[in-house]
Amino acid sequence: MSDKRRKSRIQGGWTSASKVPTKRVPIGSKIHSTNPNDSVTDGEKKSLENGSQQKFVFEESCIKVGRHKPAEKTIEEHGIHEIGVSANGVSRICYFPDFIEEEKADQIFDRLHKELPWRQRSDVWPDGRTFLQPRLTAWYGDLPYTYSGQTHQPNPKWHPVLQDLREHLQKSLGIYFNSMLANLYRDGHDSVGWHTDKNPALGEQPTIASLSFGDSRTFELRKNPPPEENGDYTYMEHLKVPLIHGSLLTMEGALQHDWQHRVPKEYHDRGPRINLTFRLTFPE
Ligand SMILES: O=C(O)CCC(=O)C(=O)O
Repeated sequence: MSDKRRKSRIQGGWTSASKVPTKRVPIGSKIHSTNPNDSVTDGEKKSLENGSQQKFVFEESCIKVGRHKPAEKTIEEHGIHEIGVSANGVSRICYFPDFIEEEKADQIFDRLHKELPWRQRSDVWPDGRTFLQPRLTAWYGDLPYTYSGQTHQPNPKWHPVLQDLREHLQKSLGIYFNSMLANLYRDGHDSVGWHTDKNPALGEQPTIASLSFGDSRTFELRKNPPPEENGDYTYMEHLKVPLIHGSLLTMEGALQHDWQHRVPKEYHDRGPRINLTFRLTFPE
């Protein structure tokens, strides 16, 4: 068992009371006293009263003390959230739950759901095996876009609804976008796994603007661990943002260097959700 796993478990076992010394021994040792005059739990008292000679003995590792999993935080408030700073700079998300009013958002969802050229594409595991992505996608942009070994071919003829949204975003944020990746999560079983949008085609610190339509889904972020954690995220910060119908989320600054994100599968039924991520891509 790895040290980390051992640290997060309380170990012990049933032992014969006759083997247990009556003197209390310090934490970190294997045995606690069964002398009824010493403090014992209700369960322990019962087993002693019943004449049982068995007692549960805790072994607690000293090294466990002082290492806590940070509490998971949820961000629901409208506005700018600086979620971390490192040598790479500040990682920031901005969340605007009411970016598009409900009736308009309903119309956008219906048209995009029916009219975009949705396709299920494949992706590649790190070991080279391919699998079908658990969602449908569509790409718009003058340039091709490659990630996970798959290339979306240029698709410069923007759907009119997407063109309107692109202009609205550009005016609101003061940022130019020339491409957009759309995701359709058909139900709660569809998802996107942990990843970053760190891609040479997006430059060093891209601003990605993400619009959501349809059923709400949880967007999760987790901070990348330092090298000494060997890729283990157990003790790293985790954040959740519920992305609702008509909301805008931007990812900015060092976020793609220092954090990963995902939209996990849901345990409860979900209706379809469309996500549009507007980006500025450069020729690779
Ligand atoms: O569906 C979302 O909100 C996130 C999509 C995403 O992570 C991506 O397209 O890279």
